[in-house]
Amino acid sequence: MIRSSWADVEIPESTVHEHVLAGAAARGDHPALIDGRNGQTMTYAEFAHGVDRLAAGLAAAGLRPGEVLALFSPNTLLYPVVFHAALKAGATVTTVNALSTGKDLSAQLRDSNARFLVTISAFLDRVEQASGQVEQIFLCDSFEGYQTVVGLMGNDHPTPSVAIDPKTTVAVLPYSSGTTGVAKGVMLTHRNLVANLAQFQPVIAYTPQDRVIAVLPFFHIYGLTAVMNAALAAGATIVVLPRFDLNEFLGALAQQRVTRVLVAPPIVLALAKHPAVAEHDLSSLQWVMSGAAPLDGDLAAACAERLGCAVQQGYGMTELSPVSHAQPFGTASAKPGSIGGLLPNTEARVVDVATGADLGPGQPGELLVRGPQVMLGYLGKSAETASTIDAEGWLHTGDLALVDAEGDFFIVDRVKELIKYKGYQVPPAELEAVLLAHPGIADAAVVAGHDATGEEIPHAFVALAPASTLSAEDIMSYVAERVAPYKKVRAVSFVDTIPKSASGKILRKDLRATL
Ligand code: 4UV
Repeated sequence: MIRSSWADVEIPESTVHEHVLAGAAARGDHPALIDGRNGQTMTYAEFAHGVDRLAAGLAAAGLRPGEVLALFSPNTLLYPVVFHAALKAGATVTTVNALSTGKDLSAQLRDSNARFLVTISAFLDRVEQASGQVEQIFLCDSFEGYQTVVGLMGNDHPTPSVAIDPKTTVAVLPYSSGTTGVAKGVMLTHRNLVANLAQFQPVIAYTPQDRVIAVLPFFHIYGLTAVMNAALAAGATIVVLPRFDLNEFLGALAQQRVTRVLVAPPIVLALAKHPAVAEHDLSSLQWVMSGAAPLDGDLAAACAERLGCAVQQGYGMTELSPVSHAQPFGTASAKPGSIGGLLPNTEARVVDVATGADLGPGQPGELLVRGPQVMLGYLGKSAETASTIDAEGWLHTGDLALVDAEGDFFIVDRVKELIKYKGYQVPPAELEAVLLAHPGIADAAVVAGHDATGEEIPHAFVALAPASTLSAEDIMSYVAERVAPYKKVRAVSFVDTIPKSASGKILRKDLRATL
């Protein structure tokens, strides 16, 4: 067993909103959030006041403790206000990927049993396909016929004071496919999130002087914890962008004198290689952190050299609230490709995939993690929970890792079926179901392939039905019409049969080996 080299931190017995908002009102006019496109600012006092008023408004509108509010929005200044207000009213927030199709949204609303939905007017076309699943819809902006979040805030009801047990109350319910199958609700308690914030702060070392860019989406646990909640808890200022547009991103970094950048590898690639980077003054940057997918050591070094600041990695998983490993702020990129050591209060094992036996330093095996950030379980899926968290509390990550003699970890491969496209989760099971529904396809399997730039992509293996004349392009456009853009199949290989084990499981390793 490998223990963290950090001293344990104390985990406050508070809720997420109490923890994040503890110092907010007293920070007064210090900016909490700045819109990276137009400079609109929300101060900490406004943030704290907004959370109180909206919590009261949501409670008055009928949101009860224990109920679920779905938040379907890109990053906006109001996102953290809605998130914390719902928690303060005693509810659970299910964060929805902003790229979800109407069908994805509908499935998540149904599975999570959400009663309230908060969204933006630009998403109403997709919301309309799913609106039968919720009782009330509120908009962060406005559109005729819809109630608004700002309208809800205009009330003088008392702020709700709900007794919440941090250990048993689910604060956030993001969706993740985990090691197998389709997306499942990941139950993260108040305690899980507060623990991860307390564990992460010594490593990330945010200060109130920091300006953190929020280009990672808040709906994904990496953006939610490592950017939104960690920065707000530390009194830093978040520069908010609704999506990644290279020029807007570079402009915001320069204009807002951003100090900290947390991203996924494709943005590190742009920072290292794109000519536009040279047109912006990025001298305020102190640190770039990459996570959510593997970062090549040479690419990190090229980016660090160009920007003149450290480029390091963290590792996380939705089921870990999400951070378990990170290279600490203030150290140089000494070990190319490493995800760093364990966060405080975290233990790990590296085990043989076949036998489960513990392996020594330098030997690759499945990474198991134990700590207070390990999820409560998957909503309504006890068998999946039991196959992910064992009886001793070890979370089986499905990632292949090795650890060196100094306790630094390296992710070397993935043994679970999950595919990551630009850091987003693509569950193969979902694409296989879409492919199998086509009458011209007899059997199909989807695995992680790579495109010419080395980016991981969903690669489909297809056995055509007799007399079917489908081309690779036909198949790719058929899938593209039915799934969110980041889940598209981007390469197709034709095979006679899909290799399977005696029990009927797709032999994904064999398919990957042919690529
Ligand atoms: O569940 P998920 O989509 O979660 C994430 C979370 C990433 C985070 C979070 C907080 C951080 O501070 C941070 O640095 C990264 O992505 O997907 C989990 C899977 O993504 C892969 C791995 O397969 C996980 O099981 N993954 C995440 N980070 C890395 C990675 C990494 N640094 N290198 C390789 N694979």
